[in-house]
Amino acid sequence: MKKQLIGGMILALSATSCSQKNEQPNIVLIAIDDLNDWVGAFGGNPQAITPNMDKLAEQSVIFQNANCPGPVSGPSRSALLSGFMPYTTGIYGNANNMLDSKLVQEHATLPEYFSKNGYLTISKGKIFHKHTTKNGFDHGHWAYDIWEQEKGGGGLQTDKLYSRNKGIINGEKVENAKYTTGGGTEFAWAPTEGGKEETKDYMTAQWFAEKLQEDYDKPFFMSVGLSKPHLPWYVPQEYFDMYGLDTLKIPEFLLDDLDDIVNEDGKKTFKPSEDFLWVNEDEELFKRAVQAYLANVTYADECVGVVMDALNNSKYAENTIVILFGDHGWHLGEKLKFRKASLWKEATQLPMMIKLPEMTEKQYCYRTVNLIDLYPSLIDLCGLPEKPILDGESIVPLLKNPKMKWHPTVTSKGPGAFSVMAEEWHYITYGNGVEELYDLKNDPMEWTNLIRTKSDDVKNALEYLTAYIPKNYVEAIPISEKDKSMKEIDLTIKPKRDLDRLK
Ligand SMILES: [Ca+2]
Ligand SMILES: [Ca+2]
Repeated sequence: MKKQLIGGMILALSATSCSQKNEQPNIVLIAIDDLNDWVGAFGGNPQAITPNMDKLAEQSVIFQNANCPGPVSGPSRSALLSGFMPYTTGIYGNANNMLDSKLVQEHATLPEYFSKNGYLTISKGKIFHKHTTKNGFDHGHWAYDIWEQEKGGGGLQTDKLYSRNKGIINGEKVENAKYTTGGGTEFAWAPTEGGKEETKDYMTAQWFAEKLQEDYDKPFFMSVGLSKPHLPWYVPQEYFDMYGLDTLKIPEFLLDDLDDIVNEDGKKTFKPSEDFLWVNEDEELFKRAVQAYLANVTYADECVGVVMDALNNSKYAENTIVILFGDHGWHLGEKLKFRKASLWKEATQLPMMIKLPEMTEKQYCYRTVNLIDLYPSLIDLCGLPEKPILDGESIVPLLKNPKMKWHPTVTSKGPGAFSVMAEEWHYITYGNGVEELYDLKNDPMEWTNLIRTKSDDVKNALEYLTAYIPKNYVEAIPISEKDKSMKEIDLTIKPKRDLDRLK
């Protein structure tokens, strides 16, 4: 009797750590490319229509202050998946491939570590950042037991195309179009010709819905990669129609917002982006850009719903951890820019929620956490061997008590350029004498740079935050050789990733 009672207690205590192999939970990780906090449950924009993510949030811990390791896909995802921060590996930009890092060559990535420790890993859609190598394409295909290339599209209604780069408004080429330069993916939107059934993310979601009907003899780790709301914003018309232009609101911004970010000589360091200048010429165009992003968010939400409905109707519903996140934030006019790649809050903060099988209610966590924390957290949740070398820290204690004390977190943009985010203050240094400090409690839009303000509050905040700046950081690793004529998947990578050898 006594013995049984003790056994029962141990079982209760280990409900979330699942140290017994046959009780290890399954994992569904949903990565949504360029999704910011414009999700109902996160409150970033009350106009956002996201019923499926909101439903998942009803039984999750919602991290309101989750940050990215680096504010673009490549460094953010490489850090999350390798477990090492950009300043540890030198993977600071999209052109750097994590596989060129010696550290990553020696250590298993997150899915490989699960594969190595008894899980079946399954992936489709964008999880790893894509690279061309000298032998083909690196999609991160090598990191999974089961991997399938995504496909789909559905053509465009070109008579409704808007493209800044091509100077096209509502399908018409504009004469002497302005603001057509500037890098990155085309700043464009249009409805697709076909319905959602023909689109890539929807097909990816359906593939997972089928995978969730199958039987597995091991616990599984599914990585679902959704590519919208990444530019260009091409989704079916039905999603655009959900946001009426007459009532649509655009984000708040100040036209002189960048004037207080200066170098040591007092010279301004930032200027409005081409995307911003283009839409800001015409209020309707600005609204159409916001409408297009929201339409893409709602489309992504519907894809999340396909996976979640399948999971909830499967035999895995009671024993699966669900983690959903955007890979970094996204500006839509704030700080006079669109897109990402800044150290401002709009780009460093992202939506993240975690649902453990036993969770039945929505809880908010305001502590500053980071995607770098997911690798050690998943090890912790699934009872895998600890890996102290990882840069992140398990946030499982916050899943149990979202109010417990925590600490600031760091986002890294390049050698010496860091954001240190706390709940009430945000410090930024570019490593060249340009710095910013924002009082988030009184200035959540980060409009007033307090770096030169003389007050005790500012002095104390700076002292507290600058202590978290990494003491050591590496230079960017060189960009490796590519052969852009290669169109096939690089099959030479997997044989080099011997799971028995990888740490
Ligand atoms: Ca991204
Ligand atoms: Ca300002």
